[in-house]
Amino acid sequence: MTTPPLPRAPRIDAVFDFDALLSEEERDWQQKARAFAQERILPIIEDDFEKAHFRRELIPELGAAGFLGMHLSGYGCAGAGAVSYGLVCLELEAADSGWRTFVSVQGSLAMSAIAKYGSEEQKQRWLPGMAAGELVGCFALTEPQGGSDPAAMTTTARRDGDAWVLDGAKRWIGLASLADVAVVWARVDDPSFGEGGQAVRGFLVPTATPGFTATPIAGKLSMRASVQCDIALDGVRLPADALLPGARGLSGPFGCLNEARYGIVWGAMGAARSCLEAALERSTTREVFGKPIGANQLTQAKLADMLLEVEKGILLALHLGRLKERGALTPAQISVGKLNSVREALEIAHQARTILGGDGITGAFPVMRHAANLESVRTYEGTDEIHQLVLGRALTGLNAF
Ligand code: TGC
Repeated sequence: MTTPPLPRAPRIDAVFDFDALLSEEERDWQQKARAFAQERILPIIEDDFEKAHFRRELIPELGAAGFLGMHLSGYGCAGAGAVSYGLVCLELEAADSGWRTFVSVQGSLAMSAIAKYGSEEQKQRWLPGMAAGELVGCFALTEPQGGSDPAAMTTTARRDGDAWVLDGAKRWIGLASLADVAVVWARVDDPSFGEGGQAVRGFLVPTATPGFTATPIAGKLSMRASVQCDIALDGVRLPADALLPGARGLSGPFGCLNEARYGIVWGAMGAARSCLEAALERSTTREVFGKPIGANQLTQAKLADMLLEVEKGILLALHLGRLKERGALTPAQISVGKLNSVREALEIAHQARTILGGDGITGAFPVMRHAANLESVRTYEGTDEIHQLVLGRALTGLNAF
């Protein structure tokens, strides 16, 4: 059976036969995600962005579509390949970075942490409901004093009899005020690291636990259709089995960040493609100086440069996806992709805005919304500078952190 054509295939797909590089199953995932984005997100997103409204009712629909934890196997997850997951991220972020972020936080961060490091009981308790979109998870790593250096975290977990007691604060935690469970990373005394030694460990914190408070951060000019929170942990008392047994040290949370950063490599190219589509459409339908603006050489040069970076970015994402499927993808390679995709997507959004003229600053076009969202995407999951330094270290062998 051949896959039917994708709905409303943009002209830029026709310039470069990317579909030929995908399997039928991958095209099916892409088609499903594009249809979801076009039918369920695009009609409401400008309004939600303006009103800073997160449309919670879409979560079970994302679950029913199979997008939540789709790269995981078992426990109700789809067991899809890395390229399929990337294509879903691209199509969702072509609508809005907030919805790709939701899928990333739920699937790549919270569910991945449980799948990678959880006990069998923890997986059984949380993963099926999270895959179905009946339960929401969040991933609490970043702290108020700065997100780039998790090694400096001050949140602690201490033993008190059979219980764990967590104290501290987290910031910029997606979904925390909606979440049923928070994956909280905290510093724990660990004698295996010598006298006075400590290790970062992960805990599954049901958000109804006394002492856990999540407060949405107000005044955001980016990612307005999604929710990011401050979390306070004030003597949060947990049973012994709240500890994720399989993670000891920062390689635990970083292993999850690798998954989410990989999704961004694809997702940011979706936002870029959307900006290019808007600019392309406008360049053939708006006349200035008696001809379509796309008939001007300067406009065509901009469009051509945008196309180059979209196509190069998607091909890079595909290459990284194929490496990931072989189990060969390294953190440095992910840094190449995250740095390039977000940086180029932002530049494309800015160029598209110039083609749209004054109307480009309004919500009649998605471009300013994408540009504003991409400022968040540029900062979370490792800033440009962090990824430059990861690559600088890979090139020189010298640690500049
Ligand atoms: P260092 O302290 O030396 O290493 C710690 C341990 O971690 C290992 N490691 C990794 N493991 C797997 N994947 C990676 N990408 C890893 N990077 C480091 C490392 O091998 C070591 O293991 P071990 O066993 O020897 O202890 O740290 P480093 O020098 O390797 O890394 C420094 C640096 C700056 C690269 C790292 O700290 C970093 O990546 N910083 C950026 C952190 C970041 O991305 N923060 C933003 C998180 S975004 C977020 O939390 C919000 S989620 C979205 C939402 O909720 O909406």
